[in-house]
Amino acid sequence: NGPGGPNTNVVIKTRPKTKKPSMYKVLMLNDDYTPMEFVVHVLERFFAKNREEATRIMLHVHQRGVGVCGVFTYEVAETKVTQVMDLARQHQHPLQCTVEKE
Ligand code: TYC
Repeated sequence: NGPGGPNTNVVIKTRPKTKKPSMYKVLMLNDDYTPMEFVVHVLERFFAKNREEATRIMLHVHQRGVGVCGVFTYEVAETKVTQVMDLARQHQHPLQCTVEKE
């Protein structure tokens, strides 16, 4: 019944089983041809921005070259990019959108 015998105290550490998912930024890129109004529409439709916030983001991208539309889990972020690129293609605008790990 000495050290290492039945009375040895053992502490088992457990981790919480849930982890936060990695988050991904959806980035909008500037170009010379996509109309400002189309970009504002995209931000309202797919990123649930009001007109004021959508205009602020669009102007930021226009002036700085790139801007964040939102932050999502991977699958949601990829879906947003696909939706934006599909609508832009339908309207023959060269608008580009990408995903970046946060
Ligand atoms: N630069 C475009 C223009 O002058 C507007 C624009 C803004 C385009 C943001 C793309 O992601 C963009 N018409």
